[in-house]
Amino acid sequence: MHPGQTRTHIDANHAFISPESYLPSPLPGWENAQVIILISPQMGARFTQYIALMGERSVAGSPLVGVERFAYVLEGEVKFSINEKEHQLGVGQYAYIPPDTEHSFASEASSRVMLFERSYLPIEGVEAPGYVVGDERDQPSEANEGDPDAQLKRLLPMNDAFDWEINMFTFQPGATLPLVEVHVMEHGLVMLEGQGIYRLDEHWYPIQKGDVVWMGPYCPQWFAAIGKTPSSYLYYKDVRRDPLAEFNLL
Ligand code: UGY
Ligand code: MN
Repeated sequence: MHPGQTRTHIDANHAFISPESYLPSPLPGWENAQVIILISPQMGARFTQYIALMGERSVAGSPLVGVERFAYVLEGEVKFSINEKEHQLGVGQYAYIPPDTEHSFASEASSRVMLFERSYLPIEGVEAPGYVVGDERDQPSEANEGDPDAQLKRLLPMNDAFDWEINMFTFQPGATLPLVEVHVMEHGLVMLEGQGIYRLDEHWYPIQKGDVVWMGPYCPQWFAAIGKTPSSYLYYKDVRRDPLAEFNLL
């Protein structure tokens, strides 16, 4: 692609962000690592989604106070430590860390990790969740709306302690979302495999592995998988909270 062109497009209530416009930057607390902030409150989102580029003797910084974190390994291996336990996480493995919970990520060689973070929204009488370590391959898969060619995996437990879902969708070529969804929940998405067409508002974007999408509240959205191999994406969704909860904190 000509260096004066990009497929990236930032709109009022959605963003399509493709790798040719990624620009790494430092972040406090991260050692021998850089991050690419893809989705942020600066564009109107209520969460952040970013890639950490880790290298030799690389160490992650901590989230801000009250912020929960989900980390998914895209490339390489990282050592995750929490509660005096160590877990070696490779591609497709992940960790959820509740707010204000001491932990560390360290890398000895080149690795890339996708992170999602947001201010945790507690519910009175419901205890905050514990940490989770998992592997995408171990999670049960279900046919989305009865379509066996659109398989959905939920990577986190489904209960009210969690104020978000991180899910993985895998579509066979030709499979689609069954409708143009319009909903209050936001999404942050990274395409992990394959390609397709993503409708966002009145735009239709050719999408492929490595592309990232932000869908704001009520952003009309639809996906169709194309090509000769399955397409899959990992995505964030805020759930199980009263829409007024974020505006009712005083
Ligand atoms: O969970 C969802 O809302 C999902 N069906 N949306 C999407 O893939 N854009
Ligand atoms: Mn949706």
